[in-house]
Amino acid sequence: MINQLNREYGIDGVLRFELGQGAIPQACITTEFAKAVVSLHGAQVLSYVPSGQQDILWVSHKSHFEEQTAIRGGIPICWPWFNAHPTDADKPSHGFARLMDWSVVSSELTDEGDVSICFALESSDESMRLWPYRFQLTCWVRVGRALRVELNTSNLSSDSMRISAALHSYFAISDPAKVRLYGLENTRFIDALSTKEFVESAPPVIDREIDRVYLEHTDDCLIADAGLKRTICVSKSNSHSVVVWNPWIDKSRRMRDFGNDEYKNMICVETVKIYDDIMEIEPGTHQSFSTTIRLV
Ligand code: TA6
Repeated sequence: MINQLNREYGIDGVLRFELGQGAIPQACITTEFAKAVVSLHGAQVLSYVPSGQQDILWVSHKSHFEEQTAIRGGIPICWPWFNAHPTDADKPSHGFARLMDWSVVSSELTDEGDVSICFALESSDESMRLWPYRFQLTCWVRVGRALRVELNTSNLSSDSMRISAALHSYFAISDPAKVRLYGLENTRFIDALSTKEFVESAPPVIDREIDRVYLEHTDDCLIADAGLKRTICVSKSNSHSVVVWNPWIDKSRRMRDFGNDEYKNMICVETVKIYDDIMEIEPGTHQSFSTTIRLV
């Protein structure tokens, strides 16, 4: 499989495929501006390292790398539902797209020196058992001075689809006490821990479990990290909501694929389509949203 992937989609000196952890195929990208790794399991970006920098993304040292199991970190694709299934608790949290093996459909070295890869997941007997719609999902990953991930849903069914989704990005940080999130001020948010609604009055401080859905938000979000002396900018298109999550101490201890102290080195700032921002896709049409990540 690896040899075939390299024959069909490899690009000398910039894109090659190899077996990663758990013998899962992954794309390894090297451009003059950045390096990146994308697993074919879930079409999940695992690493994005701009030249001269440490990895922008975070992956748990305790993550599983197994079939039908989510990789803990990078940019999981949560689709076709966010969080628990609305009516069936037996169905996987955050949907099934991140649990399945995707295919590669194209790769390109652009004129600007970026590498662009397109991954695809199509409905199957397995997916139909979980969600009775025919679809094609494509994920475009573009690596260069920025990392851009775009998820496109095509409705191949005869019925309209209602989809909640997320590009559930995990960012590497030095220390929660040295990080501030800017760009969320004066934004309405739902605190998932209390289900109460608030308006953000100041840049949120990460000093406890935080799980917030910021609504009607289209601005950039900045992760200013004084410890790493860098600011990560998270932009989005066709998404009007952001989720900010850090599990903190107790929840970290309850997750088997999350180190007890790893809450100190990550923050999720997720580009999402949930609540009043979900996707309604008519038969024969498609809809996409994207996140763009870069240092500023
Ligand atoms: O990102 C917010 C969230 O919904 C949290 O409530 C937490 O559950 C997190 O996603 C991780 O979910 P997971 O299913 O990947 O453990």
